[in-house]
Amino acid sequence: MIVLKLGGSVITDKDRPETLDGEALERAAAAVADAVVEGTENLVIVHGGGSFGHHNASKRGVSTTAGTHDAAAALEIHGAMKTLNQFVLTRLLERDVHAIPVHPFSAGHRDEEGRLELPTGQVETLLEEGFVPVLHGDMIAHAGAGATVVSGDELVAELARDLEADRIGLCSTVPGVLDDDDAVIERISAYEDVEAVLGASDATDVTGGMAAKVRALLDLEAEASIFGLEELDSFLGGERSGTTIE
Ligand code: IP8
Repeated sequence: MIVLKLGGSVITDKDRPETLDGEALERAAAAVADAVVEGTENLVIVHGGGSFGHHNASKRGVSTTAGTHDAAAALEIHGAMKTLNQFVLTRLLERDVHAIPVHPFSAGHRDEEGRLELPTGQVETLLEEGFVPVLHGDMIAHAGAGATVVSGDELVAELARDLEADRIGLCSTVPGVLDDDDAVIERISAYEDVEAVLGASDATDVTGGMAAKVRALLDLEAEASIFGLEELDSFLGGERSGTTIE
């Protein structure tokens, strides 16, 4: 089974509030459709927030740790993510991918320490029944903090762990993790190896950017790859793409 994250910055214009990158989404949907039609493997898709989630979350001062008890704020962020999710589902359905939404706000929660609990029975059953579950970064109930943001990367990690994914792919706006000369680092096996080159993300990002991604992926059993949209086809075709994290 593959867990594939479509980065929010890939499928949206991250500098313009609630703006889709329609061309990029079409391209991603086409690559997914090719893989699913060829029947490569079971696929779970998670997409990020881009200019739908991050813009609203930052406006409301909400992050993965700073919560809100304001239902209107939580709904605004969740609503924006559902709008983006609907765009993703529509593009996939148009290409005969049997995509079904799973909204994390209605499924999981965080405990007092901020640990994410995400039941995966519905995702597993959807997979067994031939569907492609599509989750997304979202709001999530958080004990003692109201509701906080859950990033797509956290969802990827939980799903990969629970459902024992074989491979994880993070489709990003960059061709991989880049070194100081902007060359793709082929392999990362310890965070210290890349700490110096992982700067902060330049667009509005309330969930930590590349550094947080690499950290989360290093904790997982399954091999993970970070690559650009042009390599999505080859990743789904089983090839090694971009940066491999193990
Ligand atoms: O783009 C964030 O998901 P991410 C979702 O995967 C929200 O970090 C609501 C900001």
